[in-house]
Amino acid sequence: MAIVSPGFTRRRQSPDVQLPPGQYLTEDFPVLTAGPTPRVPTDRWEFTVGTEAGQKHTWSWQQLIELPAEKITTDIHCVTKWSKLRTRWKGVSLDVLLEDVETAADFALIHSYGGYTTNLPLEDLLDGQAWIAYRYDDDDLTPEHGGPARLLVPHLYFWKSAKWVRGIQLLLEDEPGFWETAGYHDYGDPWREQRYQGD
Ligand SMILES: Nc1nc2c(c(=O)[nH]1)N[C@H]1C(S)=C(S)[C@@H](COP(=O)(O)O)O[C@H]1N2
Ligand SMILES: [Mo]
Repeated sequence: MAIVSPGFTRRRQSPDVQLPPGQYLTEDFPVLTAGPTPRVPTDRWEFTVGTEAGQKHTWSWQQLIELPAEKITTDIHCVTKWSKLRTRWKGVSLDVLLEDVETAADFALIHSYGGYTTNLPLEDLLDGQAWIAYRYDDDDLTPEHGGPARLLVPHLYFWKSAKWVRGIQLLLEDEPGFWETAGYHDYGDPWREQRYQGD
């Protein structure tokens, strides 16, 4: 009879257990961009939250990086089926940025430099679930990966994590973004495999 400790067996199986259905592991960091990569110098960068009542809250780059930041280690899951485990980021929680924003909105439409958009419920941006990230692996976020700053909302498929983020539009009614209009799922929960409309 073979002597195999149960712990060893469990560890060997654990990579699969950590992955949402249909995903495979990747070690490198693929770049997925629809269109050209915008170059936004930080002295011209700004981030704006606009409410359904027409109020605007704007932060310059300097103001953003002076806000309290968090280090985040998290798994990310792309709808094209790669997952990357334990990615390391630094950024400002949306809880901080939305703290003084008065709104009755239930939905958010994220806008990027370059025109990309994506939508999600406002509650998915709150309670420690989303950040404006500007560091990756102890370096400035590169333009390919959304630098100077991107949205990071790792509990949804990675297309929701808008690169080159420029603002958040708060809305009373849900409004689909770029991929959602093209047939991808409105919400995009990787654990429920919500890849396309109707999933
Ligand atoms: N502005 C913008 N953000 C974007 C995209 C894009 O094309 N434009 N692609 C999305 C998709 S489909 C994925 S999987 C991730 C990829 O991020 P990465 O290139 O850093 O891996 O960015 C998301 N954010
Ligand atoms: Mo993606």
